[in-house]
Amino acid sequence: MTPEPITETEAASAAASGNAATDRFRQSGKLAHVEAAQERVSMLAGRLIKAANDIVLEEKVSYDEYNALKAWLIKVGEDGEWPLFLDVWLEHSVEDVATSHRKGNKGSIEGPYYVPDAPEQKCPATIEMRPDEAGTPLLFQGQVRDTDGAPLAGAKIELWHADEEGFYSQFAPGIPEWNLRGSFIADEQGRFEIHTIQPAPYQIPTDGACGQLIAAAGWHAWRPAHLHLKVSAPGHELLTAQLYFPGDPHNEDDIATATKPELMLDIQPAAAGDGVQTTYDFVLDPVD
Ligand code: MBD
Ligand code: FE
Repeated sequence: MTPEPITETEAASAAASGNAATDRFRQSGKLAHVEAAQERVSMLAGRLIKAANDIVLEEKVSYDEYNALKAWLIKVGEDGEWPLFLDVWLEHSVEDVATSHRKGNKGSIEGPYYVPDAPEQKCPATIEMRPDEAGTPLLFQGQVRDTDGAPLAGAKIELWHADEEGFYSQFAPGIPEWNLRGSFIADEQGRFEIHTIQPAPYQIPTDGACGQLIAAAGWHAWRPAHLHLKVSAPGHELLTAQLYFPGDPHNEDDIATATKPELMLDIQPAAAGDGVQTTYDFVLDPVD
């Protein structure tokens, strides 16, 4: 079943984007090959439950606090915000574990707003955008190589990012389906050249359960502006990454803890035309 499209008449809301992300996850196939060995389930669930009990005992958690937690967890589900909650506060550690062996790029979290099978184009290319798309034009170029430095001909770069208002197509209303999403095929030298616009800093929805927690705790809801990528080539490990823009006020305190120094772009004035350009090379590890 494909997810219900978010209609134009709906306002952008935490529940609309949360439920779209939940539907996306359900149909992503990510659970198809999960094997839950009993000892592993028992150990992991047991440790999580023990950690929560230790906090209750050490911090002398009251019934009021316990009931607030219960109400909040119920609301996370109602708002469809389990993908958002987990991707913001836990995925970065899972990503660290999954990629620590790599000699090439280690990457960053996928987040809740990836959509597979975006329309494919050969490079040089321009990502799908509205005729009046707001934002600074950005030329994003580079080369995909293997860990020996050999170019990976025909590597695929999937790119998705928020618009100038911080909204993602298919997760906010009134945006064309594949807006600021695309799959780009590199040339024989593994080189790619993609024209897009610079995304805005992103504030996670403030009107849902995650926003309620952030407000109650006095935290902020910001992620620095970022490009999302998946870079792939046959025989190589899929790289999921994000790239960031120097000078963003939230590069050092990303709510999703997903920035890394090596993921910072070097932004230069465009050599041709308006806007800016940046070159970033990817190195993919072989599948062993
Ligand atoms: C995003 O755009 C994002 O990348 C993450 C990780 C969480 C929420 C929104
Ligand atoms: Fe994002």
